[in-house]
Amino acid sequence: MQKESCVFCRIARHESPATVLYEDDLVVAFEDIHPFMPVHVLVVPKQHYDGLDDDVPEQVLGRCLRVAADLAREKGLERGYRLQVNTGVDGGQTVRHLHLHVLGGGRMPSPEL
Ligand code: D5M
Repeated sequence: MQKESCVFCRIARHESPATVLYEDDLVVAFEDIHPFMPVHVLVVPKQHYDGLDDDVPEQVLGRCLRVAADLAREKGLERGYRLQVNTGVDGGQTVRHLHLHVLGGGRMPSPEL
């Protein structure tokens, strides 16, 4: 199911503009509108899930990871990269549609403890 008002659902339906890098039956990947690393891509299931706490099929989760890793390679991130899934308020999630951040192109700061 998709949500009419959800910005990532709208991108998945090609109703909102985005720089789409990859798309298949399950996921869409596009450039983050507010990048905080030289490479900052979002990988998003086409179906709407609020976040990781939803009942997300393993096939969808696996596809997201596969696509994220493939895009990191395509972007030339052979020195490494970070995948990040912000979850819920304390996790800093601002868009309530599950998404993976693919971050790279420079040395990532250590995660704060
Ligand atoms: O991150 C949500 C991310 O989504 C944040 O880095 C900005 C990005 N964003 C928000 N709207 C758009 C559109 N329309 N296109 C591309 N990127 C977008 P979070 O993990 O929820 O904090």
